[in-house]
Amino acid sequence: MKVRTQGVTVVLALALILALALIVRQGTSTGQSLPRDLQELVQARKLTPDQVRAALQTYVPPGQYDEYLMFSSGGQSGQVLVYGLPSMRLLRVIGVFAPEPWQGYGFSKETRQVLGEGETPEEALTWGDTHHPAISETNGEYDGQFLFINDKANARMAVVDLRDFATKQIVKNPNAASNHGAVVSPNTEYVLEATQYAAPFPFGYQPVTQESYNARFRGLATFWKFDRGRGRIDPAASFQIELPPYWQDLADFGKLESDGWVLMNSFNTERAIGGTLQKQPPMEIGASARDMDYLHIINWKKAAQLVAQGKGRVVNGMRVLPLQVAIDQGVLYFAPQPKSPHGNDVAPRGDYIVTAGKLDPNVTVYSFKKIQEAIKARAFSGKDPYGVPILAFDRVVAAQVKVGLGPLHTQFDDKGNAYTSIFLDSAVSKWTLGPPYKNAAEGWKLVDKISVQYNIGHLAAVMGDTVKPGGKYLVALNKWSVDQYRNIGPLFPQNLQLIDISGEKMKLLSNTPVGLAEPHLAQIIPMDRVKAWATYPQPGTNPLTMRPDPQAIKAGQARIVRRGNTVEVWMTAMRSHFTPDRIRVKKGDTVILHITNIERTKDAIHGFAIDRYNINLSLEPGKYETVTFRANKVGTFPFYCTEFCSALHLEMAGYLEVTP
Ligand SMILES: [Cu+2]
Repeated sequence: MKVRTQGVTVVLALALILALALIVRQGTSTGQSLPRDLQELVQARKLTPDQVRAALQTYVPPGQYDEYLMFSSGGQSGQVLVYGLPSMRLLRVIGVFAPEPWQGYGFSKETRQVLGEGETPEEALTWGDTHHPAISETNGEYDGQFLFINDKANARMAVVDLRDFATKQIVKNPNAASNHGAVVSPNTEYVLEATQYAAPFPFGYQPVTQESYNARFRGLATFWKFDRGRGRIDPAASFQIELPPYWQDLADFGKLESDGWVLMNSFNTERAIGGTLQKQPPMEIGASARDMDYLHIINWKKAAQLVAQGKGRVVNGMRVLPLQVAIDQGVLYFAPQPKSPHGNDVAPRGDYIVTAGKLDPNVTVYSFKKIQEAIKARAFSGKDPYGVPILAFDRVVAAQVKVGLGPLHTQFDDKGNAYTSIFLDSAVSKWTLGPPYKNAAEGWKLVDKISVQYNIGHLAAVMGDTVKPGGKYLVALNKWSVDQYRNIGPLFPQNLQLIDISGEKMKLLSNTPVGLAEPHLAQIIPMDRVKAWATYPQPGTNPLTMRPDPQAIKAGQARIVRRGNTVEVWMTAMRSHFTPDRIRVKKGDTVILHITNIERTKDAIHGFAIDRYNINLSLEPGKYETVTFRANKVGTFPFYCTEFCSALHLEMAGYLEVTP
């Protein structure tokens, strides 16, 4: 208790110091001096004025809320991490591609269905590599309704409903073998997934020889159609565009003046296939041989029309627009793009596209207007080996800005500035956009640079890739933490760093270790844009349909019914008992539990776990879920509530009897 009081005192002290310092600086000193104990505290902790300021800026007192939510990919954990900003407190881990026991994700019938019920145990995927979260958008702004996240390892895309922060759907790309990124169109008509590594198309076995790679391997741009009313991706209404076997990875949808187009980067246009034992150059050397790769410029609205007119062919149930049709119909153009780019980011007005080559000291800025003019004038510098026209570089580039070694990804603020992560320099560079964001004399200039610890990959600013960036904060997602934390074994936490971007100079505010995975990318949205439920609004809501389930029950309706070898149980949970609390079945029976949490009070959450049966649910107020299992183990098994729900929480239990 004493320790906690001291902790609060430290922070209160810091707050007072700043408040008083402010009074003194504004010349309105009331004559008070800093309380002695606060001065001593600052000295004892050896805090600099900047550190005191940073602490005060990021401290959220008990009972108060953060201003922003950050959705971060959870890397190899397969999950999504939700943080509050500026405190950087972890508020939630959303189970997506891996079971998540606290939420009961992957245990109930409903969530097993999402994770992949029907797969045999050998097929079942128990992890994912989440990379790029994308919040749904309306008119190019985050609307806070849905979140999409890709699984790079297994070419899957997931849909999370932000009413209950739960995963509702996972779709598997039938033709891709890896992916990178999820991005949404300005009104979330489509979620775009680009393949990461080219693979045989149609997928199957093809030898890895240069001849076979060039002829039989392909990249794909997959446009998953999102049905907002149903809150689901509709695979039957989705389509793909066949692309050359380069390694496409990141894309951004055009917006406002570039609406209807997609800009996608690629690398390994060398088509390197490795072969270190055969004395061929290793993959990374082969894939970095050329000075230029290709920015893919895709007219997605036209592609959608062509597919609707039947110009696609169906491959593994997915409509695919063939590469030749995309070329002939003016759906696909290239522009040279320097040196193994990763990011491709469309400026807020949709007028510029910023790309960053990982081996280039510059960001290259393309003008969308110039791209359109060059297409119209057929200003091509050649064609790639597959016949895709390449726009002349000097006809489409608006500017190049020297920002540092290894630029990767760019975000924007509300004042016409851009922020680029610089991997090799371990830094964030701030630079100015040209007209109409800044006047000609001020535009395209590096104006600030801040070191980060260390090896930054992506970065995220408040609404930083929308038509209305919010400024204020930026988070650097750093791969290495090196000396920032005391090592606790050889697997080091990665490091999120919060940076204040409200002033001319960027200021480092805080470090947040991530001891879970490589968080790849994040998006930041004002907290009040997300209208999350505190309880399921209708009693007995099925989280899959988000409607009351016909099998949900009210108090007094609990019962056990046997039909042949199936025993069905309708159960209620409320503080502090399950009804029924005794269930007797025979070995070999199929048991179906329909459990309704009949509580209406927020926070009155119950869990439901059965010894030895690998069953573990989370039952939030108003939620209904189903569990189905074969009673193949004889014994008398306790079941209990896993949430500390009341003083008599331990008594919230019962017995499952499985008779021989
Ligand atoms: Cu990435």
